[in-house]
Amino acid sequence: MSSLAERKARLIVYGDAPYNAEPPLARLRAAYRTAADDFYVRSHGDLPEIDADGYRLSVDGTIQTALELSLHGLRSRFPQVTVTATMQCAGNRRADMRAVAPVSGDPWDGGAIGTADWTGVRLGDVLREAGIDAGADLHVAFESHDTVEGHPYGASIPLAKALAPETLLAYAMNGAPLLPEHGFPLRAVVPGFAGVRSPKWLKRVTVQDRPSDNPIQADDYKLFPPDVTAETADPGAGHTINTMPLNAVICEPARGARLKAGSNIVSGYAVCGDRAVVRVDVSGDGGRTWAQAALEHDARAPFAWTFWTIDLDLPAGAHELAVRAWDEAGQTQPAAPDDTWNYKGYLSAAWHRVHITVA
Ligand SMILES: Nc1nc2c(c(=O)[nH]1)N[C@H]1C(S)=C(S)[C@@H](COP(=O)(O)O)O[C@H]1N2
Ligand SMILES: [Mo]
Repeated sequence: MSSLAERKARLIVYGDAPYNAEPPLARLRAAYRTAADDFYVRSHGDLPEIDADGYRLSVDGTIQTALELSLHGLRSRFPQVTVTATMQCAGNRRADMRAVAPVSGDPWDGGAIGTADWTGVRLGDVLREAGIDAGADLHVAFESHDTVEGHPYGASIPLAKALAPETLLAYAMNGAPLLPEHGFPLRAVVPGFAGVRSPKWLKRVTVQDRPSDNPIQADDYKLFPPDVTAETADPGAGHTINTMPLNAVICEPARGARLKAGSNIVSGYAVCGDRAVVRVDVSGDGGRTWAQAALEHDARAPFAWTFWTIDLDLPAGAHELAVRAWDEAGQTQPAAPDDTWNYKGYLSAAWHRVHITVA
């Protein structure tokens, strides 16, 4: 395994402690399954170091039997499952919103996202073994080994999503044990939900009658209206971000690229939390006219992104490329980041625009 320092050197790093970094977009677009060392890292505290041999996951709360599971116990008691899913930060593409007005948080470009084969056990299988009442109106709270401003990291998901077949306790990413920065030895993977609901370095799973009261769940990752600011926000108010919206990004060419007149390949990704992407429109003239890109999607992976490609015939001059996706409900993306601006810079999903010059 490469060292953390070697992996950091591959990424665009926003901070070392906590460590936050994303890959350049062209490298992100190079493989449908993102290599673990090209996968963005979002952490709120220091990376914990966990000894796999002594590791235990506790499962407790509103269940019949509390469980203490070693990694070996998890592997031997429950069927192994692999799910191909996209993980995405709610702050992905925040840089576009920051261009409208100041926002808090790191200025992520379109790379706070990645897709992997996640292998582990179904959280639902573990909860059923513990004797869950599957019909109850409950929440599944996670607690992790890292510390954020004096508290352990924690978040929760509704029980129905915890029991959904795609929701995992994962120990491997693309066939290899999780890297330390991606949650070794065990993390939750909640496909379709914002990355914040997929805690890394899991310590404890608790079934309870309300969402987690951890500040990450109770105060952060809330969507606020545009008239709310950092000064006026009631942190407990706002809408809890779970399912991620439709989004699309141009990965190549890069901003500011100089291209030759004629045929040029434009490519990127499109993604929607839990609905299928059915169409991707690309414009070579800032959105006045559009053409349809070819889509490349793994049909066995409903929670994973779609790669798209189009060959555009570009005349000489300065151009604004733009992309917008459509989902199976016939919905598309807002044209400008102004339309959905919020002071936290979450869910930035306007048409992605790239200015280029053709000579
Ligand atoms: N324990 C813990 N889990 C965590 C986080 C964290 O800081 N600590 N960050 C969350 C957020 S906001 C995101 S977007 C994803 C990022 O996962 P990755 O770093 O493996 O890409 O992890 C989530 N799980
Ligand atoms: Mo995130």
